[in-house]
Amino acid sequence: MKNWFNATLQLIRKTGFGWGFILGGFLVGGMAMSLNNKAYAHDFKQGDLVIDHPYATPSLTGTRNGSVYFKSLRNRGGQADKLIAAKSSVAERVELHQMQMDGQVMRMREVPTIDLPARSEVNLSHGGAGTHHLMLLNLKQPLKDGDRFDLELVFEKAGTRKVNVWVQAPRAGSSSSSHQH
Ligand SMILES: [Cu+2]
Repeated sequence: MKNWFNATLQLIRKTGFGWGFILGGFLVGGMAMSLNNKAYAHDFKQGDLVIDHPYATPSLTGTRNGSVYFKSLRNRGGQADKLIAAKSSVAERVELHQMQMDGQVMRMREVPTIDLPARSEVNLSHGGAGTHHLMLLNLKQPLKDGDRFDLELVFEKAGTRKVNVWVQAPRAGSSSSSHQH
C-alpha cells in the first residue's frame, strides 16, 4: 500500500513536471513566434488610421531619389481622411506620387493628396498602375538594406504622425523596374 502510494506520488510529480515542461515550451515558442512577427512588420496608429509597415527600397546606384511604400493605409473611421504631405530629414523633399500607364510605359506623377475613404484600406505597396507611393527627392545619402529612418506624415483630419521606415530589398516577384524618373 505504501509502495503504491509512493509510486503514484512519483508519477504525479513526474507528469506534473512533464506538463510544466510542455506548457513552458509552448510559452517560449509563442513568444519566439510573436517576436519573429515583429521582426518582419510594424505599424503605427493615429486616430482612426493604421499606417501599416512603412518601407523603402534600397537606393539604386547613381540615383538620388527613393520611394516609400506601405503595406497599407487603413482608415477604420466613418469619416474620410487624406494624406496631404510628408517630410523626412533623409531627403530634401517628399512628394506624393501615383503610378500610371503612359502607352506601354509606367510613369509616375505627383498628386496633391492620397485619399483615404471612410472604412477603407488603401494599398500603397510596391506595385503597378494606380498605386501610390511617397517619393524621396535628393536623398542626403543612399538608402541601404536594413537602414531605418523617420518620416512625418500629415493627414488632413488625423494630423501629423511620425513613423519609422524600414529599408528593405523588394521581395522576388514584385515589379521593381517600373520606376521612371
Ligand atoms: Cu515616384
